[in-house]
Amino acid sequence: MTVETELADLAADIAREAGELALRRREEGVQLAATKSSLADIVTEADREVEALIRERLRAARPGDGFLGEESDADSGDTGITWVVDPIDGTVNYAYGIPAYAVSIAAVQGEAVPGRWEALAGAVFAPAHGELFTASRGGGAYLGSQRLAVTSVTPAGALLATGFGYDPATHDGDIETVRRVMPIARDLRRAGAASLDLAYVAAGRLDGYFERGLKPWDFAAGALLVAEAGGVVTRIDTASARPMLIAGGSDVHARLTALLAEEA
Ligand code: LIP
Repeated sequence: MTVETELADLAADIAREAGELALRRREEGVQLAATKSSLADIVTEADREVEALIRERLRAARPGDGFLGEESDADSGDTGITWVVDPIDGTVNYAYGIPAYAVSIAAVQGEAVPGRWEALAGAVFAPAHGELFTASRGGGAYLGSQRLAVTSVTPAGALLATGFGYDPATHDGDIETVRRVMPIARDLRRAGAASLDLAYVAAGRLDGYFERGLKPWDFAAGALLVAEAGGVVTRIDTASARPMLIAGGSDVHARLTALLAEEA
């Protein structure tokens, strides 16, 4: 048992408990708690309750670790390890009753800043689907006990996924980005949860994924899944307000990067 696998097991156990709470609250009826950056950027009472549960379980298990979550204050901790948490990724899907949402929990080492951290472990649990994706650094990526691997490009083109921000002012630019990449695509999916998009790239259910403006908690665990499944995840335009995340097998990642880097 390595540190990474211990952290992955803890992330998986907590993600499962937290996801089951989110599912119960969804069945009971979802209450809107507030809006954030825009009217479309919502937080539900369940988001807050689920994050509080995750934070409590992590504090009990590893009291000195840091915490960076979507719905509560950051804490740097003193162990050099920080938990990067999205309690319900796909919040709008969750509020509408669309089952594509997930609990995303990652343990990172070093600065809790994307590009500066080393991801050690991650878990993405989709409770409505009963699917738990896990990864540990150097230990591979799994769906349950099934080892995951990314795809290679096919003559039919790549099945790609993307997403759009909550700010309507960004939609024109994001649509232009989609137009730019369609020549290499066989089709496009927009599921509404970055952590699941990345988990599906790791599982070979998608050939590639790209999206601007993601928050660290949206992709911290999913990016490790893709890397441990043999894929590549990078961020470009990192000095901008909306960096672009690109994920896929090495060939699809390279093709997406060539097309998207031109845009910068
Ligand atoms: C969501 C992401 C999704 C993106 C949405 C939103 P949230 O995260 O997972 O990929 O397109 O705009 O950012 O807000 O549900 O945690």
